[in-house]
Amino acid sequence: MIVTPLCELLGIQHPIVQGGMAWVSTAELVVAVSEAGGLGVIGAGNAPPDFVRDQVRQVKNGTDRPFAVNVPLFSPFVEKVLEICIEEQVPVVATGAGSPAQYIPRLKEAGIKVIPVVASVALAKRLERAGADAVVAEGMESGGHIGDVATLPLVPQVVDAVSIPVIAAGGIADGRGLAAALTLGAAGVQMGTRFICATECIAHINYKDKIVQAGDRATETAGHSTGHPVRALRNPMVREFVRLEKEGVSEGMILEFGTGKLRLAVVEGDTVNGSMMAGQSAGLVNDIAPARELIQRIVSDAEAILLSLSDCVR
Ligand code: TUI
Repeated sequence: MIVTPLCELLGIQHPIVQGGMAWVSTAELVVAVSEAGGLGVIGAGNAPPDFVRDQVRQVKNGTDRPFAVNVPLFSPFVEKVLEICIEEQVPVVATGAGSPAQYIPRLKEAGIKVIPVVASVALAKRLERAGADAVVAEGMESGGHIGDVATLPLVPQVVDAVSIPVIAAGGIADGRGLAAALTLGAAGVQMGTRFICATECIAHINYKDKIVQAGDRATETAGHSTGHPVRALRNPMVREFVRLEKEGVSEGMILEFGTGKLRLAVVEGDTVNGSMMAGQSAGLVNDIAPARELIQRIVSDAEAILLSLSDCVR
């Protein structure tokens, strides 16, 4: 067992959080991860409030264990989705792509734990002051919308800056990553890409297969001109996106070009025109396996590494 303050804070067995990915992190995956002792996280994305409520109810029917809803702050439905989290007494709310400071008091009043995803020390400090219970420090190796600092330097700087538990994310997909994160002072890890290739994840098999086949240089970032860079597996869609940006096409057209592309990859399995968001850890993902098996493998590998490292110390 690896037990950290994050396990106590959230009432989970293993310090492993599943990334709340839009379209990907649905009730099926969330129930499997929470039942396996990690924290399953529903990805609200831009989904309408009724869809999110239905997902929450499905998770509650599938498990008595803690789970979370991740709300990206650019969702047009942020307020309504947070209201639903309160009504449904969701145990934990995670946020991404912005500062949730204004929403924290209301969520805390309702007894909900709040875990923002941050990509900088400054925001981590601000959100600790605003009442966050923990933060996910997410490096630019991650998939989807990213910041500009890598995980290895970001995590220890956030650990030094705040007293609440820090969850490391970005580039982590196995026991070595978990052991490394703990060594950096993190209280746990969040993994997205690894869990896309969980058996229970409803993402299209074409998308999963592309992650399994991916090597070290398989991902690329696009969207820097919009201020919202996104990391995804390299494919004709991403190449076209980068080409349009280089041509200096307007931000509006770039955003329009991106709209609906994630759904195309995840739901339709379109690996040519879809945006297969994935982190650099795709190169470490070599199979599709049940969430329970993934979690057990990662924890037991990390345990063995952490125990054996003391052999190096003289
Ligand atoms: O949010 C994410 N990753 C995401 S959200 C997403 S949905 C999407 N769909 C289509 C196109 C683009 C996105 C896909 N991936 N990760 C958490 C995260 N948050 N990464 C970086 C940040 C972040 C960045 C700036 C958090 C806060 C922030 O603060 C700015 C400020 O207000 O200080």
